[in-house]
Amino acid sequence: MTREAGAATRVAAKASALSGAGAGAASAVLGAGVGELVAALVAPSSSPFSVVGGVLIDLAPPWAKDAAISLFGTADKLALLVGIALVLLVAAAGVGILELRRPWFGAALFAVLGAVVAVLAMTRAGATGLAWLPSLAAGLVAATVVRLLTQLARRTTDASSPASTAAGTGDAPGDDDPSRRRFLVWAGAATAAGVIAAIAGTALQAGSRTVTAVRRALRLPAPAVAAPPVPADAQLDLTGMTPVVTPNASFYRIDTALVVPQVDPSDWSLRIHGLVENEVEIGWDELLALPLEESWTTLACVSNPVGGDLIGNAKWLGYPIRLLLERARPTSDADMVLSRSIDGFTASTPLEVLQEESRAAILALGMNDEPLPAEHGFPVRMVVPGLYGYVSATKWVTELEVTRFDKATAYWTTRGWSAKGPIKLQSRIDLPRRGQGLSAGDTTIAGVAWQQHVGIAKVEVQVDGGPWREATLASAISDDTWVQWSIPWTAERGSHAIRCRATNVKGERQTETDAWPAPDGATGWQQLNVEVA
Ligand SMILES: Nc1nc2c(c(=O)[nH]1)N[C@H]1C(S)=C(S)[C@@H](COP(=O)(O)O)O[C@H]1N2
Ligand SMILES: [Mo]
Repeated sequence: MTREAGAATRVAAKASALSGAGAGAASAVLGAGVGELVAALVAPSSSPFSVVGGVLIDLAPPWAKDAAISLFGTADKLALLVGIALVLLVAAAGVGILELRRPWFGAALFAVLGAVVAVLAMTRAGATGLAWLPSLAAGLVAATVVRLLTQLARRTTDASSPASTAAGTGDAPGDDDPSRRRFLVWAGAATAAGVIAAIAGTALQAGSRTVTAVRRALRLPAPAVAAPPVPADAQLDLTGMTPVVTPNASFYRIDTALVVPQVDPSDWSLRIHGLVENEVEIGWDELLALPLEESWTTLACVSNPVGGDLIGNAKWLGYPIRLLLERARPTSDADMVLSRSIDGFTASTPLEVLQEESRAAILALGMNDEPLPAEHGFPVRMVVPGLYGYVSATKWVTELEVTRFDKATAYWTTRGWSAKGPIKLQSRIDLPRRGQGLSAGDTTIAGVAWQQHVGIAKVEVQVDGGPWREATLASAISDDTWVQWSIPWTAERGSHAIRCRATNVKGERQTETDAWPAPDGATGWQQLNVEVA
């Protein structure tokens, strides 16, 4: 072989690897797009992406949830989907190269991948009869297209192979090569069709969400017991201060549901079973007809780091779980209620907490005078003051199994989190805002403090390691909510470190010891570093 021919072989090999990779990626995009579209038509919660994402979420080790939340916040789900898409593209490029070199091998891999995801789809909670179809369709489409595209690519590389180059005109393989152009056009068309199918599938899913329309048309009944109004001075009148009642639209959202479950209230029911003398089932209309009670409760996530914002306060409308449990009559050996949502998530709540007369542990259907938003559990969720959400606040709840802590284990407990999760005493600095430009002079340091169902007695603030000064507490809505606090500060130029700590009504002070969120909630004193100009 001449030196020129050797170089041409290398160029051709590189070109063929590239076109194989392109063929693989284009096939995967078309397959995935078709998968999303088919899912939208026959099984909305079983799109290949949501199945793979859901499996990954369930398999993730305990620390991964924290890492994902601290990296991406509540955009953790989007980050996961983008991650899956990137991995898929890289893998698909490899599959394309394989198919180019070993015909049928790449196609078979795509088909097998589709079949595996199809089987996973059938094992997911809430899977419907056709759950397997979207992923299988995606795999078969990708398999077919990668075969066709690599056949085109092979013609391209044959046409520009060293043999034909040496024997022919001597032209280098270029963009004006018609077989090459044909390959590019078809690969591009497959990619574009995949993107269009994915967009159509997403749009269709949004459009077919009749549940959205049902929710919008709903009028909640008036409460039999109304919540007390928010005291006028519960909200500090300071620019940029956190609202004491969190609007639904900015309420933090944490759950394992990649696709928000769409539950039609007319299909909804809740079953109370297990260690009970009398199994109870209650439907939507029945629930609405009960005397509903309003309550103010601040929800908090166990994954909230010190100073974090996975906490929000709302007015909830619902029915005491205690009264439903009374109907079911738990047996004396029971000590836990395992609540289960339509998507299989479970939470373990101590039975005695749900039975306390003085605690507004409710099946909630209203949030800040609206039906629950879909992302916050429409039509019905649990709300229990004083417990972290992962052991109490089950959204889209459909089942309460009365059981025992030594018999049953909830979703996060099997992943290393504590079986019980009382909310820990915490305080947070909200003003000055992190990174807000601050100039020297008189200003106010302000924040929130909480230990739901216990209550806050005192908040203290320290600047630059100086004496602890007591802040002024705003009015609390109740012991089940957070309370705002503030303290004047004359800021001097330079860098400063501000810390805060709370004391509860029992006289216990927030611990200084730093702890991670896992396994049962973060502790420590927040320190905010500010730059004063
Ligand atoms: N069905 C379901 N309910 C769930 C969860 C979940 O993953 N699935 N997450 C829980 C957790 S960890 C928290 S902190 C709260 C958050 O409720 P929010 O999203 O309405 O703020 O919901 C709880 N309820
Ligand atoms: Mo949480």
